Amino acid sequence: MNTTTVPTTLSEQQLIAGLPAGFRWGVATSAYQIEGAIDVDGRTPSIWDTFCRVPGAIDNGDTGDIACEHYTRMPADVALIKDLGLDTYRFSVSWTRIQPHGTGPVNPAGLAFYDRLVDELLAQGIDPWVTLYHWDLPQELEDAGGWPVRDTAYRFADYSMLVFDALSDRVDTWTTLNEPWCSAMLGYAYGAHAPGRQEFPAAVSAVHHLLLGHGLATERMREAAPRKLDIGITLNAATAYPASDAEPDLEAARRADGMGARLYLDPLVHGRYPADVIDDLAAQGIEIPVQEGDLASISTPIDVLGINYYFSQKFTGFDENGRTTDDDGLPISRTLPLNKPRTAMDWEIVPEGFTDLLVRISKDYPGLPMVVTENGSAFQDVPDENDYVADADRTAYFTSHLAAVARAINEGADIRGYLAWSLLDNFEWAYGYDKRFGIVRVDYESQARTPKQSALYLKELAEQHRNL
Ligand code: IFM
Repeated sequence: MNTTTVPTTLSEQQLIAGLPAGFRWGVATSAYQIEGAIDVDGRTPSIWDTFCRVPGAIDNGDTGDIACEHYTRMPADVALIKDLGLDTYRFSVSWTRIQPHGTGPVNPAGLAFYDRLVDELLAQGIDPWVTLYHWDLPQELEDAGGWPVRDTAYRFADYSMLVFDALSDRVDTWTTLNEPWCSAMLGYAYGAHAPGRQEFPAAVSAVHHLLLGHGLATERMREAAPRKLDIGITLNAATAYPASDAEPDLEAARRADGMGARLYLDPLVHGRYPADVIDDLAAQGIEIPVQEGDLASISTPIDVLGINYYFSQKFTGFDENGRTTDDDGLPISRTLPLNKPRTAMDWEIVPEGFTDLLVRISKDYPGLPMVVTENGSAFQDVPDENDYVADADRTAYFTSHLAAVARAINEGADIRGYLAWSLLDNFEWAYGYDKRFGIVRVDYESQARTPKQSALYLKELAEQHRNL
């Protein structure tokens, strides 16, 4: 008997082809990772310039001193985005170009670079998306205590307004902070990022002051907005899977989700810190330094939530010996492999974790439009004699993760666009230049740019989608 097989699941390509009309296609970068020109036009050191000078802090002793020379090559880089047919470019502004001392009046020479960049993008028909803070705190503000100090939040709001006043006549979309988890935890708890401190209580204070800075800046930008603008924040988040249904595993996943996602999303959306995280911190003698009015500022409504996604993890609450607490009586939290292929960052490739994350955010924090403001992967690229990289691995990563986004949309998540990380190979923070995330190869000797297979693939997808 002949039977007709009705396909019950869509292929990744079918899912991507079904992305909604008006979906944004773009690419993202950040100032310190690409600009170079660290001491021109009045720029002074940020915490990253300082951290790069700490022996052993960065692989190979790399620094952002030169990076991709984007500061001088900007028009050609914008032309590259145009050639790739992408409609949105998300970039960050270097605070110490705008305010060399972290406070005080604007530095016109530093601002002029971003003014030119915005004009260049608009001239090429590319939508500029400004991120105000991508980790490069003025060193002078760190010397005054950094993000663990409340005053830094007010300094951030002042700086934001200098940029906003200058560019909001032409820029429609604004992100206050990129990945505050990284600024707070990698910078102040684990010491892996600038400023390299390892003080967990200070990191918790940093979380609050970053969020307060976001809130204060958002309130002021909203009030000064010359027209309807989209203002938001970008979080890095992931799905925390429990290793089993055993209570300690469920608890370990809950704690990871609490510290990684809900500690940010709950105050931003619901105007309160999650009770279970407050309890976990209190058990360690740590209090979040909330003052009256802070949570109202922090929960000022946003127009867009940026989500940066790279991988998900599985958590267990047992150590190798089956114990559930350590010598200090604190609960064990460990990651276990999901047994997936990995990128050059040693991050497991978990696109289903992306779908689960997006669907879950849309359910727990409804009514919040999301854009994927970063997603991408580093692999060991092998260029041919023309410097072309046939990066099938990165291309496959984009395919599976775009399909994951489409699945989330099909399950009801409101996701408005996808910005690949990153336009160029660049300075990957503590990993230096070895880890390449670019869709465009950079030869750091010659500074030549060569689009990789993944760039041509995204170009094709954006083009097909536009023509639907
Ligand atoms: O390169 C970083 C970026 O600066 C922030 N999000 C993660 C990327 C890859 O690690």
